[in-house]
Amino acid sequence: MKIAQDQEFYLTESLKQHPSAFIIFDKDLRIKWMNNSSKYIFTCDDEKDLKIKGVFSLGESKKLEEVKIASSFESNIEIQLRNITFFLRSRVHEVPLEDNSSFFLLEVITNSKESLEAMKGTIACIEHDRIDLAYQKQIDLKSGKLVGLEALLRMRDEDGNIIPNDKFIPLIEGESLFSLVVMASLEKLKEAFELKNEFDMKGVTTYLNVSAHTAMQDNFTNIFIDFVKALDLEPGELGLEITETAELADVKKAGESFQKLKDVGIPLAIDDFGAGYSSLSYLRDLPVDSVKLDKVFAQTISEKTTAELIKFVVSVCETLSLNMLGEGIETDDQKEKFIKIGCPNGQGYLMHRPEFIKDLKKSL
Ligand code: G
Ligand code: MN
Repeated sequence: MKIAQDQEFYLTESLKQHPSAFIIFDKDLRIKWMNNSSKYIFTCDDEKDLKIKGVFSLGESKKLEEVKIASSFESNIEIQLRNITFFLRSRVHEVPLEDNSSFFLLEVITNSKESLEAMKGTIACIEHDRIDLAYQKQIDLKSGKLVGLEALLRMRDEDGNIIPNDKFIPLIEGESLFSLVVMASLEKLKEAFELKNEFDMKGVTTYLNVSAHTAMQDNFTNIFIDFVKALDLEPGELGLEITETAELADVKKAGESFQKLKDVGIPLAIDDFGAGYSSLSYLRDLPVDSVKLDKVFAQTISEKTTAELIKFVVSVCETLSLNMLGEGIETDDQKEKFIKIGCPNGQGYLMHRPEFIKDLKKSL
């Protein structure tokens, strides 16, 4: 008995200041101990703030008798932190004790200190309702008519300052936790569909930004499909802008998921087209409805090469009956050039700066 206690003591002493988050729990899922890093990311001083609601093994754990050393398995842990519940990707170590009992050591899997910070920041934003949306108008360049709204995620830190999206999002996109951000965004997005009660929003599509990796996962696809059904939206009222920061591993799967979204009337726009991994092949492999040309094209539209490239995309979009929009239009000259080349729609600070719903209403 004494030996087991000593074992636990040495383990907890050595993990106390470890940079990774570690939690010890027993077979009844009662949390017995957390290290400082766990307390830090969940912002709690007390184990009572956190509950483990379920452990869903993603791999096989070997029987203890056979192993005699700590065995581990990857797991999705359902965590309840005060009032929010979410899944965490973790590794669970089953640690055998000398007295033939054992306990479980949960290790929150993070790649870096930055992703730990991103996780902490995101959890705090969700818990304290610091997720908001700003909207930017998309217009028909020739007539100036409103054709779309892009909902832009705006998360705030505890002092109310906007957290740049590239600071957290790329780091937590692969985490189950991210579904809570999408859920919170959709909850907010309901305000955009209430505009119908006050304004003529016919033909206006409201777009939310998602990464292709997010949109192609079944649980996410279903979140969007359920949303459209719950709000009884007409086809084309909600759209998704698909951004990509990494190469799509499974284009076929993505295509199938996207088709399901299209089937319920959610149009898909390829965001930041022509930059990063947003390549021409997307137009071939994915059932997209429109192309949003990356803002770098607007910035360099005076250069002959850029103008020719835009001309080329215009022609491709016309042939394939795709919508097209130029992003990041900041000057009259850029706008005129887009019109001259034949790009139908545009978005940018020249026409409209992103606004929160309250201000948007004044400018509609
Ligand atoms: O990747 P995506 O196209 O979704 O990025 C949109 C971002 O670009 C938003 O954060 C928005 O504030 C910003 N943005 C919108 N219009 C302009 C513009 O005219 N110029 C610049 N530099 N940024 C813009
Ligand atoms: Mn976008």
